[in-house]
Amino acid sequence: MIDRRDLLKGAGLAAAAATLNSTRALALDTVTLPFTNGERPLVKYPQKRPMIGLTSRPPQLETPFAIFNDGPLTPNNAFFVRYHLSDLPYNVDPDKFTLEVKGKVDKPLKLSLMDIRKMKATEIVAVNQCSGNSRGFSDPRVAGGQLGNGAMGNARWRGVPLKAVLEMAGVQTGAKQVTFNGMDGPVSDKTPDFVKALDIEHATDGEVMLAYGMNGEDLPFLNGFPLRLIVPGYYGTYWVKHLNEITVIDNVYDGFWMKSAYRIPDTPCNCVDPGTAPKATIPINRFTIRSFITSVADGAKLKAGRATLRGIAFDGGKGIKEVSVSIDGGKSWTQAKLGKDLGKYSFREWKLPVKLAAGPVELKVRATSNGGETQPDTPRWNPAGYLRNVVETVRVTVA
Ligand SMILES: Nc1nc2c(c(=O)[nH]1)N[C@H]1C(S)=C(S)[C@@H](COP(=O)(O)O)O[C@H]1N2
Ligand SMILES: [Mo]
Repeated sequence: MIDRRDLLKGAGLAAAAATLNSTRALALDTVTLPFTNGERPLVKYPQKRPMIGLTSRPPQLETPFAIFNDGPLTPNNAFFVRYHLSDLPYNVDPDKFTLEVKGKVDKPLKLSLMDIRKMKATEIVAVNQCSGNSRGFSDPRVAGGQLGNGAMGNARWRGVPLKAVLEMAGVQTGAKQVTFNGMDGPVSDKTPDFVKALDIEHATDGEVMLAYGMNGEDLPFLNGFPLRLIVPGYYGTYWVKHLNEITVIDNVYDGFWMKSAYRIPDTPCNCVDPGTAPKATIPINRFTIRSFITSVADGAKLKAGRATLRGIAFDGGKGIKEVSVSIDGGKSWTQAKLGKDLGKYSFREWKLPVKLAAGPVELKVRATSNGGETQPDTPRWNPAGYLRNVVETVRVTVA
């Protein structure tokens, strides 16, 4: 149950994060992502272990990929960080924080963190993945943060269903969408505030959640302390952090971050011929299905003989049915053994014992969902580098 110590602990974490305001993150070393201009500093921020730094204003941090081999849940201190705007609410006081619920509701609300923590809690394990995850691999290359595969993570989120809060407020008939705004803001007036919207049916599906807990702890400041939206199966752009304003509206929200940004081609594959522009677009939505080998890095040198390959797979919410692995560049495939099922929105671990013969070897992994979706052999392309889910290849030398 809630107690004051929890909140004080939260305040302490926020205070730690406040040092971000004045202190530059310490650059420790560099890492090189496997594409042109892939050199990145390893940086240390409060509540985070050394992370791959993409930008410092605002902080954008990628998870070093090897961490995904440690288990199905991504530790809070290794969880990626993505922001658009640099004015972050470093001084948020969890005792004074309020979440406002307004617009087309019968009873507008102002809830304290304590009010929310007193409500019946729910938990869900779900992957958060940035739309731009893996964008650095786009060919031809595209504008935007050149990310490797570390702008994703899986956590056990704790909080309350958004549905319960909207029911308390009483959604009026004619409501179409719900908008979400966080406490961060632009440094210049020219940048539009970061506001996202979900259709009312989605917002009240009982799964979309207001979370204050992550893997048994308060949210780290950089992951949205004290409250964030969880939209299972949907790209991270909807997972609004430092969430303090929810508005029910009777039209389709047309703010910049819905109408102009985070759009995908309105074609069956949500892709276009490489280098071309789509005729029509729709807002980005559910994850494409993906899988990775986590136990072996590209370029590794392995010993001939027996080894166990391990990795993860996930999709937009159907759940993983099957993972197959090839150790001969895709000529033959063997089904891997799936790990514990933590729910249809979670990373699903897999492993497969193999016998490796000497020589250069191409390892590949391909997942299939309970909905029958699988991964393509050639990358789909779109101008923002979204939805990448090509069958990944890890090239190793066996001796
Ligand atoms: N308030 C706020 N919330 C936000 C953003 C932001 O810029 N401001 N970025 C979104 C995007 S694009 C992503 S991918 C996720 C990243 O969540 P994380 O930083 O906790 O990993 O936060 C989302 N929520
Ligand atoms: Mo994102």
